Amino acid sequence: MVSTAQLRNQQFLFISHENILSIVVPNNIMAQAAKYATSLAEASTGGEFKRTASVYRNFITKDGSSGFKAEANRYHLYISLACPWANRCLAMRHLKGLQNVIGVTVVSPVWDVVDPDTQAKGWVFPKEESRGATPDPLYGVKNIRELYLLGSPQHNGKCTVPVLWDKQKKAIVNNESAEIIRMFNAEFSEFSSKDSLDYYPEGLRKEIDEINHWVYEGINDGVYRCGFARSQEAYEKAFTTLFECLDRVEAILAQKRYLCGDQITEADVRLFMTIIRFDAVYHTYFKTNLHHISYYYNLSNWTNDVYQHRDLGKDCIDIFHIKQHYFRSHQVLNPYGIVPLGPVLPDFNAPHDREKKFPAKKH
Ligand SMILES: N[C@@H](CCC(=O)N[C@@H](CS)C(=O)NCC(=O)O)C(=O)O
Repeated sequence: MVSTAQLRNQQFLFISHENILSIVVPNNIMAQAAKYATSLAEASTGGEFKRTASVYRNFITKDGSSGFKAEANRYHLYISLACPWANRCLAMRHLKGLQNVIGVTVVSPVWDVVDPDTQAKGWVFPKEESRGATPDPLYGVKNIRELYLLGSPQHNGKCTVPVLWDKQKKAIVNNESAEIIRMFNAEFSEFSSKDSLDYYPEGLRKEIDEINHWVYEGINDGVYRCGFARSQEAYEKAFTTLFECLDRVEAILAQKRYLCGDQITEADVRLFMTIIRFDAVYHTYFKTNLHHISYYYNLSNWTNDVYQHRDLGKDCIDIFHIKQHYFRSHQVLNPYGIVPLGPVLPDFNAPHDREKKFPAKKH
């Protein structure tokens, strides 16, 4: 990989410092971000983005021993189509055929004021249906913060999506996507129309966990570590790790059709949600601009392969929500909220070579 020192030198060939305009971020925006809990304000003293852990971690189980029994129409999933973490949950709901079992509501892509005291912004519901986003069908709350407070009046942390909600207890079950997808995969067998498909199979668990670990650190969260960094050093560290991890993915996909072999697993679902946003948003907005995804031959073919799985692509990915959200929601990063028109994205429906390269084994 090109070193950061080489890249830094290259910049100086093109930039005349006199021509750089400094954008003054109004103090009140930074103050809001600090006062109101949001991932935008989560930084270490070295300027590194440090995501805090999700706090609602109950588990739905088949037998109900956890206090949350898997039942049809008891649970509701709140998501944003922009959010890669929430998008995982939507994908797993489709992959397991749980559309008639777990309801879903989509928030507006662009954050708006959710806390009148601080004027801080977060996820809101639209007043009327708009491009798949709808008002809250259960309680008519105006935003996700109100939903958190409805379930836990003492809640004073971040109000993130996804939220898996229990209509019976009127409370949040879980707000951690990594766990929600596991529950969808394994605990709703009785109601799943595609239960034989297992995205976390016993024999691959060790490998999936291992891949998830470095893909999360370097890529899923890695893009945020680039974009939300508050120091050059923190950004460069995250940037270097990100592209090392993409090289590592590329090498795996040269050997296997999917990350763990010839079947899609949750490791692919988790990686895919970051890769599909990469060129549209992260490359520009989070400054992850060493390469576009098309630079990676196997990774870009894999992206088309996964995208052409209806449950993951057509029924799941919405580039409009994705672009509108990122470029218009974080005033600190993009004060004027201009959404870039480009780039021209690859045609994710274009033919790929994955089947030819890895023909299905004959039994
Ligand atoms: N670890 C969580 C992360 C969820 C998360 O950070 N969601 C973002 C959207 S992409 C969010 O809702 N952020 C709101 C905020 O930070 O105020 C998960 O995987 O579910």
